[in-house]
Amino acid sequence: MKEVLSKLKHEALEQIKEIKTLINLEDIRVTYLSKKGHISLMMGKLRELPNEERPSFGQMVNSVKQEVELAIYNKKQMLEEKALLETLKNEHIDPTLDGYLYYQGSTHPLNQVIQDVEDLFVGMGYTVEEGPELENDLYNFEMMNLDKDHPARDMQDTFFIDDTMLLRTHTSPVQARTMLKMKGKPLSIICPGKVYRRDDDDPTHSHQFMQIEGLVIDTNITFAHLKDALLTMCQHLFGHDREIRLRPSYFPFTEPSVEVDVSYIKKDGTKGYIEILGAGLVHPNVLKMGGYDPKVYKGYAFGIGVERIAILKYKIDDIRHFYMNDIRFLNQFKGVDKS
Ligand code: FA5
Repeated sequence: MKEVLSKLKHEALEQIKEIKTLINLEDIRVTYLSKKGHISLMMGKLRELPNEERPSFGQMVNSVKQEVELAIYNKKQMLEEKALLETLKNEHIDPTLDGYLYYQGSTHPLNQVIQDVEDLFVGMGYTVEEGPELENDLYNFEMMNLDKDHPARDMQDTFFIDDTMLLRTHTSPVQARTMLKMKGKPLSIICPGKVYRRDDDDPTHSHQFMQIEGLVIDTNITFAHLKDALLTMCQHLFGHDREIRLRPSYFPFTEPSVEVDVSYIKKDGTKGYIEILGAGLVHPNVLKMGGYDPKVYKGYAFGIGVERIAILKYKIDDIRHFYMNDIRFLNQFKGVDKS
């Protein structure tokens, strides 16, 4: 029996020595060491031996097994290394070849403007609030002091979905929603988002555009606070040499109300002004409906058109460029992306 075992060992080691591929090596492992392999089956022969010979034969089978396993392991290492060296030899790397050009996108210019304005106001202690684009008449108009038959509803041509739901015409409904949420506590918020109006599309108007609303409510608010916030924002956006001009205007939700123009230098070198936003002190009725006592609290609010900022800032000649997804247009804003 011992001779048979030693013959098997010799045979296995010889075959391992001769083997040239990993697959053939695996075949040898199966032939000799698997459950029904020749060497493993030798253990079953123990029963045929007299008792006193069993331990030494058992040990011998185990040591043959280990020897063959080790030989297979070493051969495997050798064959794998050889295969690796062969692959490296055959794979020529040409470091002079051009690399792949991975196209990297960038933040849309309108989102860049929003992020810039958010950064500014968050730095001044405001929080950012959002609201739904499909809005209830209650928040879009009624709580903004425009009841059902208010003639000023005509100022914002509206996409109605049914009698109560509409695509919001401005970001002002977020004012109403936040006031109710804050339950009479002071607040400073800005609210960016998309708005919709049945305006005819032209170089400066779109039926869908973006606004950023600002609202501050506290006990000691005056018109001077509003003017300071607007000047800070305009100079941050357009440069410290810019001035703002406030013109009396009308919004049902603010009293007094103003349109705000920002200065720019015309082609002929003279100074001109362009309207970019509406603003005012929050109307007492709006405060009351939002849960604030107008005798105690005052507020200021403003609503700015994001496209108008971007048009001025980047000298864009047509608002529709922002919506066309033309990569040649969008690529021009890569460098200016601060995000
Ligand atoms: C309003 O929407 C008011 N809710 C703003 C406001 C908020 C006033 C809080 C007072 C207090 P207005 O309709 O003027 O106001 O729009 C505000 C800005 O949105 C405009 O100054 C302009 O920059 C932009 N805008 C208005 N209509 C369009 C349009 N069709 N396309 C592009 N931008 C527009």
